[in-house]
Amino acid sequence: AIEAVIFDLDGVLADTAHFHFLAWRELAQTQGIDFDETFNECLKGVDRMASLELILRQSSRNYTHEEKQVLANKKNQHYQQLTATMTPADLLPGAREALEAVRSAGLKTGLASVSKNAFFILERLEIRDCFDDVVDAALLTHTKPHPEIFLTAANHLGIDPSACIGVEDSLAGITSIKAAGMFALGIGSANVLTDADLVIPDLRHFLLNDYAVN
Ligand code: G16
Ligand code: MG
Repeated sequence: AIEAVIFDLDGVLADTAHFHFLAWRELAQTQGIDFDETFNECLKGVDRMASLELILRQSSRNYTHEEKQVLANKKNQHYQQLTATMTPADLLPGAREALEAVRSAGLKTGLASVSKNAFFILERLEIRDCFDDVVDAALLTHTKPHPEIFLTAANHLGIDPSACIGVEDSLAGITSIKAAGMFALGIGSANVLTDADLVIPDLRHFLLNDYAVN
């Protein structure tokens, strides 16, 4: 039986995925690199430096380590500006209800975001207390699609991965959940999240009993 649900943050609980997109697109444009929503799908769930590498790979010039650091900091400053004024009203529809449903069913809740801004966003949204465990992205060695983050969350919760549901809006995230041996609930489009066990458009459609049976 299912004993825990581990949520991604960006694009699942809040629309911060859009802010990441805006900040990366502006940065790419300053470097003369094309950037659209399709390419952005590959960046979702991928950490800051790895995302930057994927973007700069499209440029014909080489960047030094220092230049990359400057660009990553610029993107992050822009992202922090965009998210600074978030409030609980910026929770995506169904997010709070889904978190409450998991807790009411006596299951544990975890957060698995590779974002180093995750704790700040949780404070803005006032949902830190909704989680039994929040993985600290700063302590991870690997970004999604590696399973480390979901395995770490399950380990902190003391639950076997096979008894966990992972909830994700990104391709990299779904791969991470499956590699961790969990049930993968995709948020978005089944055409994009092809490896998910089940895809729902958003958390208003979250029905724990449909996944937690047996
Ligand atoms: C999120 C986003 C990614 C972003 C990453 C790192 O991952 O989906 O687009 O690059 O965080 O964020 P930051 O620059 O704030 O450290 P996740 O795991 O929350 O989907
Ligand atoms: Mg996400």
